[in-house]
Amino acid sequence: MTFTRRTVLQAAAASLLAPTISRSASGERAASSTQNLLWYDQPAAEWVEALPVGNGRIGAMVFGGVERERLQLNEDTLWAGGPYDPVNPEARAALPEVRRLVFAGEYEKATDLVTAKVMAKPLRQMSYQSVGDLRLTFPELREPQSYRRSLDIDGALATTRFTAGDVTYTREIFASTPDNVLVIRLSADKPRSIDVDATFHWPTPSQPAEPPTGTAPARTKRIGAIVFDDKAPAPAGLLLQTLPDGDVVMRGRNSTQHGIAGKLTYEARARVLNQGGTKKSSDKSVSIRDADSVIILVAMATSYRNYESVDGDPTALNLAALEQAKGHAFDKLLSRHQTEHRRLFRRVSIDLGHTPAAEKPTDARVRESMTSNDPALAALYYQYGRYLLISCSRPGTQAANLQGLWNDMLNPPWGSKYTININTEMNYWPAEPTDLGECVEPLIAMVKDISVTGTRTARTMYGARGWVTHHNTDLWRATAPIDGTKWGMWPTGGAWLCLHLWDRYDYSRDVRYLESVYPILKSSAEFFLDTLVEHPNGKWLVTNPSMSPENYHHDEVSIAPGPAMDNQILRDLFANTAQAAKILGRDADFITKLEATRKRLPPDQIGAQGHLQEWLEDWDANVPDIHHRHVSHLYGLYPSGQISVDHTPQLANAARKTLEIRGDEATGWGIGWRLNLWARLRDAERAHRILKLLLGPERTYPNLFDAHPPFQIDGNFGGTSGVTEMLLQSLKTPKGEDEVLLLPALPSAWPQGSISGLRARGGLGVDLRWRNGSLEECRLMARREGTWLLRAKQSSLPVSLKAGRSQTLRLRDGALVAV
Ligand code: FUC
Repeated sequence: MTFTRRTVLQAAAASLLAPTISRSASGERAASSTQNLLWYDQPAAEWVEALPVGNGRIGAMVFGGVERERLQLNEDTLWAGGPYDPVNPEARAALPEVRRLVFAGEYEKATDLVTAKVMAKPLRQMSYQSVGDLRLTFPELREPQSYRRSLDIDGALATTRFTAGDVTYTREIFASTPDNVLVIRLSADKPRSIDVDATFHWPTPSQPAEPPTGTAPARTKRIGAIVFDDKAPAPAGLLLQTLPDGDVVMRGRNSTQHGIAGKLTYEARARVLNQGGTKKSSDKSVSIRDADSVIILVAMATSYRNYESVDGDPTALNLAALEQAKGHAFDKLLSRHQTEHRRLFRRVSIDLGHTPAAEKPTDARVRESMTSNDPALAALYYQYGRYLLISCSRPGTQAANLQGLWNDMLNPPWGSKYTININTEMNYWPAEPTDLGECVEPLIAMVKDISVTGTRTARTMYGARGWVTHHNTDLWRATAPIDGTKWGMWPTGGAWLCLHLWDRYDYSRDVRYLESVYPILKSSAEFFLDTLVEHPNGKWLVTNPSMSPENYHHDEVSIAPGPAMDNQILRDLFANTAQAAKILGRDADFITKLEATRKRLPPDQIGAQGHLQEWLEDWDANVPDIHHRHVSHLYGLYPSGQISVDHTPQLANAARKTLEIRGDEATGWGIGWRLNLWARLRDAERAHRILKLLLGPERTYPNLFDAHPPFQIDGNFGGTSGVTEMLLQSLKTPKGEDEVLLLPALPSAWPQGSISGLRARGGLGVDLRWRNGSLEECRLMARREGTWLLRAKQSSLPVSLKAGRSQTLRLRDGALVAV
């Protein structure tokens, strides 16, 4: 296929004249503008140009090829290995000596002892794996006259359209939640125009060795849309065949990794349904000739039931899904799918302004974004983050991993696991404020599992009550410290995850939900009540051994007592758990214990450069990497609200100083975090500058996936969260009142705009409209009765609302007033 300049221009013109047609929930045809559209005038040549669809559990990357189409497939329980427990029983006896060495400042010796006696066995966790590809070959298609592919994130539909000869071909692909299958429709504007061969292909192992934690491995150049790479032999035991009933199936077994045997079986199954023409099956593929249209339903499943049990029947699951889906016409499948997607997606809409830059294809917008004025790209990126979360994390599915749901490798970077010293948490930052609370359910389910496996780890490794997990986990809910002492010896991952359990309550104030997670909060707190140790200064109780995630305080040494982040996380854990106990009317003695212990956690300290100290000692000025990507000790500023411009101004200044020293440049998620932090510091222009960095071509791929590099989805979610923080912040005053900041970091680049459907703590819905850089109108809608302190610029106004009531606010002469 060749793409001439003329073709490109024609396609661009065609795209403006004929926007993607999508079908609305009501079944009406509606034209979606480019507002919620990613579009391109050539197929994807690289995986990071392909477009993601997903129903939370299964997904595909759509390349949009013309004579060959590649759909790279994922199922969220296809991970390497099988049920295992990597806890190291030698740890318990070694820990007292480790603690002594740490307090004596013998960090290298402490590191060596942890390496010898404490780390997990095996030292690595399992990888998330690709299912492979669905491959479509269109024998007669050549030389398209115009071409365009797009992803409509409002309709959750990927479309490829082009003309070849005198026929216009359209291919539509979506991943249905209600019907549990991928749906592909191949259609043409002339009858009997469709010839296609459909088959599966296994994934190519593309990454030889797991990368060391903390570094960014280069992504190898891999196959694009046009050439199928068949060099890698089929993995042992893989079966690819066409069954007598006409289904094409690929069945296999997951990989053995790090000595843990692959215990899962999986199946991908395609049912090819033609309208008109003929259908013929060969060994491994189905061929359709002269059809008017073709629908392909793809079901995928593994034998995973839960982290302890792998005896599910993927064939039975797939057959059930296909039988259900087959009963509906395409339009019905699409409308059921879009109704469900839009139920979540349309809760929030955003308008940051529109310039001619927005008319270009998405890859050009990203390429030019550092110099263009394209506020609509920020809005698109914002909604794309919400699209991705809806598409990779839904009730009943696995939580969003490092790549959400989308991964084309058997051994992806960092195993595409759950890194819980920032990345997994960042994935869920946008959920509550952008009204996607349901999408947090898989995270909560995962934490419930880890609280069980982590109880074993707490008991065996630490001789402690409660549960613990360290800096990573996987499908099998492994909780012991991994990768190496310098990254893994951090016991506070579970405590951080508890913040998400709490926030789910705090945004909804659903007491029944709180009751269901209270035992997990309590048990996490118990672990720290049992393991915090007296600091030699006789004042503090600290974690030991621990570390400030992934930062060395001296060459190659990270192990340390009581890093600032741990103290901040534990202040939240103890406060939230105590408050939960009070709300539920339970455990009075436990509350007293939590409050007393909390008082003995080391306070945040300001170091010699006026910065916020990362450790108990002021090592910050001499660390090996002063521009380190992690900013762990700023957890207190964001996501927590312990540090704030209004209530702890000195600490906020120190946090600012730390950010200045660290610099803006970082990995994708590192920039995403900095964006949220500068928004909390209410530096609108700095936040906007950082957002530009995030949207620039070094940190955003053509398909708008975040580039660590390589692809890591956390930056996308950090970006959506950061834009929310620029427009709305939901905090607490020291007295515990719900405080809502309107437009706290509105940059001059967005002089007018609006956002609707945001949420603040306490079940408050917030719509905002601004003009000339100033609030024009704020509309509040209370889902629950409550009182909120609304703040805009220098003005504040307490507002009390009963459930279901709304209130409009305006700024008059600089003062917020209810109208
Ligand atoms: C942490 C980070 C790395 C990467 C990895 C998945 O280890 O330090 O940058 O994001 O997680």
